[in-house]
Amino acid sequence: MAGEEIRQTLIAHLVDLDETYVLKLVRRLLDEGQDPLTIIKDCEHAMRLVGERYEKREYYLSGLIMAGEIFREVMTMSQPSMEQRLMGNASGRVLLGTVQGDIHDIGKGIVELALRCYGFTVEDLGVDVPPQRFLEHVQNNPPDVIGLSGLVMVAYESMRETIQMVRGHSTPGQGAIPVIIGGSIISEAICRFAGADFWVTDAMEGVRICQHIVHKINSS
Ligand code: B12
Repeated sequence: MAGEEIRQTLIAHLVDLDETYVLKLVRRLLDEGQDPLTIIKDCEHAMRLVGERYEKREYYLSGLIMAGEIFREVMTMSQPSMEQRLMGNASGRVLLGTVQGDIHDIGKGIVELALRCYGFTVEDLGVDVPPQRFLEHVQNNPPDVIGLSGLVMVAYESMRETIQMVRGHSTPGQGAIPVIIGGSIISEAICRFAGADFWVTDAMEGVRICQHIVHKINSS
């Protein structure tokens, strides 16, 4: 099979929740030296299609769970090869978490891995994180960047509350810490609503923004 055909096959089999086929194909692609980021991007695309099937009631919740499990295994398989390829020496600190009311964490896991590969120190607060917990961590150990993840609609309000709380209680003398929000449903409008500084729907875009922020801090 040619490259494009293989990618479409991977996407189709993940959408069909064919775990055995997907994992065998990913193993083969990694062994052949394929870029793990391309594999992950194709799987992300497949996850969006799974979400659409769920919306159209072609899949139940179990379908989302199964897709999530397969993606997690793909991530575990791709991690060593990603760590080998992505090397950077940024020295910034990022506080990361999925906001209150949301338990999606696959995307957050990818962001964390990508940031670590580029040399960032990441403190991951997990999922369904209340604004107060973000604030405690910001006060105790201020990061250079705050990254909030959210995939469901309730996340918009939680992101807004979190940002308001963190901004309202900044330590005197400390400038506002830049906040990036991310997730497949995030848009410019949500960014404005939440009061965030940046928004992304892609982990690597998030890494680039963090690099830019840290570079600015180091050169000021
Ligand atoms: C897998 C999945 C689940 C799994 C999650 C498993 C897990 N451990 O994460 C389970 C089954 C648990 C689940 C539960 C639910 N889900 Co769900 N789920 C999905 C699905 C199919 C894929 C999500 C995913 O992992 N994508 C792959 C990752 C890699 O992509 P990503 O998250 O977007 O992340 C990338 C970028 O966005 C970015 N990024 C993400 N976060 C951040 C943060 C920062 C700082 C940065 C820089 C970047 C960044 O980087 C990542 C890599 O590039 C989506 C479909 C979709 N369109 O997203 C629905 C989806 C998100 N789920 C949905 C729903 C409705 C639910 C439930 C409410 C279902 C229910 N009735 O219970 C619950 C939610 C419970 C809750 N309170 O959170 C809806 C949300 C609709 C909405 N707008 O509110 C979606 C869109 C499906 C749909 N089309 O209806 N879900």
